[in-house]
Amino acid sequence: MKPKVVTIGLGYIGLPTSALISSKGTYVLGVDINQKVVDKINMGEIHIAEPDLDKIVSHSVSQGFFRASLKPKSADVYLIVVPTPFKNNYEPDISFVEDATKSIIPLLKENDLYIIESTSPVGTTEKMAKLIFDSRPELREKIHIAYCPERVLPGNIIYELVNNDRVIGGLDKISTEAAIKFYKKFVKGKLHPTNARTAEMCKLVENSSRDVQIAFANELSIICDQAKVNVWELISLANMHPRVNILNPGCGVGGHCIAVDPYFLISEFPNESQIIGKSRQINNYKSEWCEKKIFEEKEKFLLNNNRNPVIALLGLTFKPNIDDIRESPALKIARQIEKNKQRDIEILYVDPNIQSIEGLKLSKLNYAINKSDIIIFLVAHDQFKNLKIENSKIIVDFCNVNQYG
Ligand code: SAJ
Repeated sequence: MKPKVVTIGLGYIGLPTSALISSKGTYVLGVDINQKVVDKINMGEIHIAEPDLDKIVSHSVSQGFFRASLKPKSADVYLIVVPTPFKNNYEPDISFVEDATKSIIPLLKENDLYIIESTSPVGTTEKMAKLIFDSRPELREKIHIAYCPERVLPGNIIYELVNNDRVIGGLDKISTEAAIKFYKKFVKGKLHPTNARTAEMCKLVENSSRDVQIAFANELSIICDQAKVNVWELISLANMHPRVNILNPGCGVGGHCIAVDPYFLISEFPNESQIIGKSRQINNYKSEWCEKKIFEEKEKFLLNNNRNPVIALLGLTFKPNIDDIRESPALKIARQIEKNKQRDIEILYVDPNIQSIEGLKLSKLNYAINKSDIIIFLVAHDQFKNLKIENSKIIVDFCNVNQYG
């Protein structure tokens, strides 16, 4: 059977998207460069942790509506859902989008729809259109090209893929309309038409906006520490104002989106992205600041007790109640502390959501709580709430595990 849709990239977004479309009875061919991923999916299994996804994939594969392959085939719709990491100098790397596009150029025919979903710098869709038309000039104005970012939250992807509103920006009006018609088949949320550049920027701005707001909260937490004001109490009181909504400070900002996407704007508009650039710096600095605070607590303990403390660091993931450590500020802090610790000091690392982690020996929660003199909360996992901790222990809470809110 000839596929109707080809998705390039079977990761956190490409796989659920393929599964969802194929579950509606449309034949989808998913393409990935990783043979193991391809084999697993063709057995009806999945390689990522996401609730309900396994059932949908196994059903679609068994019904013959979803197959995976290393190579694309001719279809009517092509979805580019590959990663866009950044290079060492924080410049976005769109080579995966380019490679994916090149792989389907020979397959394109009149009336096909080509959509990029990967988070991309402004102008990427236009660049890819140029790439396509440079080698297939006869397709100019004969195919539809659009950009449509995803906005889903890992852990709730299937629900959000269906129910979130989406922004859809074509290179021309007919492309936008063609893309809207396509998404209507499986999205219940509203589909908002715009142009490709605005859609590209919208995704970057959504995550940058969150980064800026978190930076404000993180800056407040540092000011409050100096001012001897409890930042959590302060924020909960300020948020009682009907038009104020301050987010939560933490030990930094991690994950694969919010700590990354702002750089796509900063690198392209370095002089203009003042507040966005500063916010990235503040959020990165917050992790260093936490590390410094932990060191100060250790020194204080040594002075008062004439011995080094045992320190427990609680939480290593990039946010609470997940097992994802990508760009995790808590893990960055833990690794720095492990690297710089003196030989005669014992640090216990705890994360109940993680089995093992390279380069760090993990301890059980209860053991660490009993054994340590100083307990540092880096991530507010539910398992850390309402712990019974002896009064004699020193607690440093960077993430408001228990106090306010
Ligand atoms: N964080 C704080 N304080 C807060 C909220 C978050 O310090 O008040 C930290 C978290 O601990 C974490 C980081 O920010 O380290 C990011 O967490 P998050 O839950 O805000 O975001 P992600 O990365 O899990 O998912 C985001 C979502 N974007 C927004 O909420 C604007 C999701 O909708 C996007 O689809 C996703 O990024 C993405 O793919 O871009």
